[in-house]
Amino acid sequence: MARFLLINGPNLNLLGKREPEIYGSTTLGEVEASLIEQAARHGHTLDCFQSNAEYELVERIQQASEERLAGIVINPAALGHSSIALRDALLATGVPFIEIHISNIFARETFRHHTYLSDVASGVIVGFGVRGYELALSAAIENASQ
Ligand code: CA2
Repeated sequence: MARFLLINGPNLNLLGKREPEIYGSTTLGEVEASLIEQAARHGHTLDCFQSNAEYELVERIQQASEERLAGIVINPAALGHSSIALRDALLATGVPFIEIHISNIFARETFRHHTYLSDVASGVIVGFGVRGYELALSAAIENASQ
């Protein structure tokens, strides 16, 4: 049994409630429940955390160092494009992570084309809608068993 962590950044609590044309109509609660089930089917556990505050995300990631996690799946939302603090926190934990974006950030404004996490992530999944979370967890589980 391994333990995984799902982290979602600012405004993703609005998932399924606003801008469905970009982010779809599935709520964050539904995504989390489905991923918890997915982890359980493989005999693993998944903790979920969302915050609109950068410092809370950094603190949750720091806590991960003491939790013997097998992997982190993170949608940093807009902080991916701006936060060196999130990058530093993820690197400091030493836990492998997969970055996911619901929308295709490369088909959007140029300021979304770069993220501070991509080059240090185990992998990046973009543009598959909320299904990207499932793909990311699946990859994290597979990576952990290698
Ligand atoms: O596509 C993604 O997953 C993003 O990480 C979403 C971020 C955006 O800043 C990134 O460039 C790409 C925005 C999250 C906002 O989430 C909302 C969800 C539903 C309704 C309104 C906002």
